[in-house]
Amino acid sequence: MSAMDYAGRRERLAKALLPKSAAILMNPEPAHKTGDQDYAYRADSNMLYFSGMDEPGAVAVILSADQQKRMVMFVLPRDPERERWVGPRYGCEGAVSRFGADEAFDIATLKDKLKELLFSLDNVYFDFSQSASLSPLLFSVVEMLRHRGRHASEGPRSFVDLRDIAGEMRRIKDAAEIEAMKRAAAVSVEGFKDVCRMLRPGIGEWEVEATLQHGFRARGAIGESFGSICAGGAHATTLHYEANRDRLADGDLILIDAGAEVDYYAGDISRTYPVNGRFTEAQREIYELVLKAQKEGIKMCVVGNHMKSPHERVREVFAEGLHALGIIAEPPKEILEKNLDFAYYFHGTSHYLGMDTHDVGIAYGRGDDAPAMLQPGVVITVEPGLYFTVDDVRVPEKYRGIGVRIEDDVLITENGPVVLTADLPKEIADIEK
Ligand SMILES: [Mn+2]
Repeated sequence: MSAMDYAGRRERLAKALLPKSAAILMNPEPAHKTGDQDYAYRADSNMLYFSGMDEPGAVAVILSADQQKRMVMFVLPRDPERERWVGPRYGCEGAVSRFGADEAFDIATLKDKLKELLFSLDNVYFDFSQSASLSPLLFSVVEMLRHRGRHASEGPRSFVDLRDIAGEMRRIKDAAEIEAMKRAAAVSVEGFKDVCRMLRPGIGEWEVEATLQHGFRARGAIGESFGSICAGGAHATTLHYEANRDRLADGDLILIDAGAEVDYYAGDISRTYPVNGRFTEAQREIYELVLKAQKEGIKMCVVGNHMKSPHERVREVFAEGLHALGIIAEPPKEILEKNLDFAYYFHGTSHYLGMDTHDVGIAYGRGDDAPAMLQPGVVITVEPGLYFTVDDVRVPEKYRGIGVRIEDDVLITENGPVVLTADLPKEIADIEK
């Protein structure tokens, strides 16, 4: 991302805010782990999107288009003594020179300076998911302004959730973001290819996880975009199995759902492989059905369709296949009408992908009935799956304990879907050894 990318996004945000407004962005404090150790730090996605500022605790105030200044930042001041221990800080100078703030101040002055900045404004935008940390500060500032002087009339009147504006911007990726997402997809693909080379009966799910972590990190990723799911055998029927502590058995499948985070953008891939390199007949039948549904779902990722179009197509393919395999007796039409497929396919097909793995932006209006339209620059996953638990007596025995999911990352363009993760094989002929 260049300084121009960030400045351009701030201008667009400034124009989207109501007049006489400020948007408050904040990086969280590091999360405490044990003793004097913190969890690996991840800055706030909106802060990263609008400024690139990655220092813990930093605050940015972005002002609406009618205001003189565009961005004021609050950061930790330089402190040579502290910096010898914890590394360099950007300081106020860095906030201006590196991140493009018009002005920057010591974070210790935040409350006083906010009074000056908000004094003549009407609206304050912030991400309501940060309300635990921001609400007490902002309400106390607004309260002080309203009680200052005799007329008690100063300061903002309303708080607005920033997520709608920021989410709508981030939903549509710009050119620099698409490049970052291609890098995240490419590194994710390479990590999976590493796994294909080491996969064999007897290894631990944790070894698969470690191979992914190494593959991602060694290729420059920040790390995993989420905790890798390495689910051998029937663990694949648990949607978010992350324990990864069993050994892989000969004859089992392994369902892997993982992705690399590169330059703060997420990859998100699922593949299901036979541990010994060959599918059994029953596994092959389920895999072929999921693969067919996934390919059909990807075809629906075109401008003019909406967030639910891939899901609707996937369900049609599943309804036909589940009936044909004798898993559901009712005919396909009845399966769909009565949602009988929900027994084996109980999650959605697509989510937005971006700085967050389940990225921001409204996918559905209020209720499920107003899915957002697919537009150029939107990136979604297409990830159908079928899951048959070991104890499900409704299902022919040969299918019990099988879980299959196949997921790729798809960029919507004027010229149709672009599968960012297309370099990772998923055809049976290409994944069998
Ligand atoms: Mn996903």
